[in-house]
Amino acid sequence: MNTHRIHRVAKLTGLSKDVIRVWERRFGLLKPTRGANRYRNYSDEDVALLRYLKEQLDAGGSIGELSKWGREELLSRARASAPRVSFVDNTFTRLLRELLSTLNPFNRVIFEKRLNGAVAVVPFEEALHGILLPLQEQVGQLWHENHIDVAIEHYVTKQIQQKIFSAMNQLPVAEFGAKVVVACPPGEEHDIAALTVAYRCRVRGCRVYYLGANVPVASLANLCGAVRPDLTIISFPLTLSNDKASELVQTLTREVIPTSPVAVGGHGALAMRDVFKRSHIEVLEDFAELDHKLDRLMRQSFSRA
Ligand code: B12
Repeated sequence: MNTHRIHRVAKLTGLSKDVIRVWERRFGLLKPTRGANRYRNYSDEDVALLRYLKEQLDAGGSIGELSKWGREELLSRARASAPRVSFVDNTFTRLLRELLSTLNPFNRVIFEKRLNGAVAVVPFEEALHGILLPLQEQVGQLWHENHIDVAIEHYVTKQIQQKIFSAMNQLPVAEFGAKVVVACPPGEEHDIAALTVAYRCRVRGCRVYYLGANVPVASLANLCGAVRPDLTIISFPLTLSNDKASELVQTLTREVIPTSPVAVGGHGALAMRDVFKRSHIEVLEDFAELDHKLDRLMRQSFSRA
């Protein structure tokens, strides 16, 4: 079996060295040995396990949940899924690596040529989940770890948003069907998931009011009063303290719920599930559950018409 130093593991998996170190320390899933020079040596199994974790995270999994399975279970799942690591996955991984390498030193022309070229030749849904969302996550991660300036992060984020908006603009403007408001709560700047939710609503034919990041509850309530949506969806990537979450739930209950049912989703919403459970706010586990909900709303809206 081969062994690899950490910089090579980073290259082989598309994960940063810092992330690999943190996962090793926090979850104990990797078993590197120490060479004579004291450097850590990772096995092929470690690389396979990290690749599997990366694949699962890109598909929407969370490292906290995945790590609970433990090393042996993860390795057997990695083996079982190996034949599914397709040509496309490898191409996406390579493309992501190429895109990230244009950020430091920054080369706008190559970045945009590569990204535009890739998004143009792949069905948009595949490009969204295979390229754009993983790119957002990795670029955000690089900023969080102080590897790139926030200006570069903002530039890439705007490029990603443009792609999603432009795909939405190619869909017909819905005149009938369920009305859905999509927003992030006050103080929430992570808006790519909300935009993805809005895209999924548009694809299903809903009339979408996409409000984006950091929306004050009073403004959300005003809009809902005027529009009377069939559903208001709020994306919570951040986890609030219990007190803040309870306060927000009370305000939503008082100001928004009288004019619109509310559903929430995102890692923060799942972490604050207990607070939401005590209210009339529905927690949507994932995009699959969101899609079911939207299909139901669309059916109801057409049977009413
Ligand atoms: C990109 C990013 C940023 C970008 C955001 C750019 C933008 N315009 O969106 C920038 C650099 C600006 C940023 C800033 C900050 N960030 Co940040 N960021 C990230 C990062 C790397 C990726 C998030 C992302 O966009 N992922 C891609 C999208 C598609 O996924 P997602 O948002 O996680 O949503 C998924 C699910 O939650 C779910 N989902 C979300 N909404 C909904 C809604 C419904 C209905 C459904 C069904 C599902 C769903 O679906 C998505 C796909 O699985 C994460 C770490 C990580 N690897 O996840 C940290 C992370 C989210 N950030 C974090 C923090 C703390 C911050 C800051 C507060 C840091 C600081 N000290 O200033 C700031 C300020 C943010 C603020 N006030 O909102 C923490 C949040 C911790 C927590 N649990 O509360 C994270 C987890 C990093 C960490 N490990 O600590 N960040």
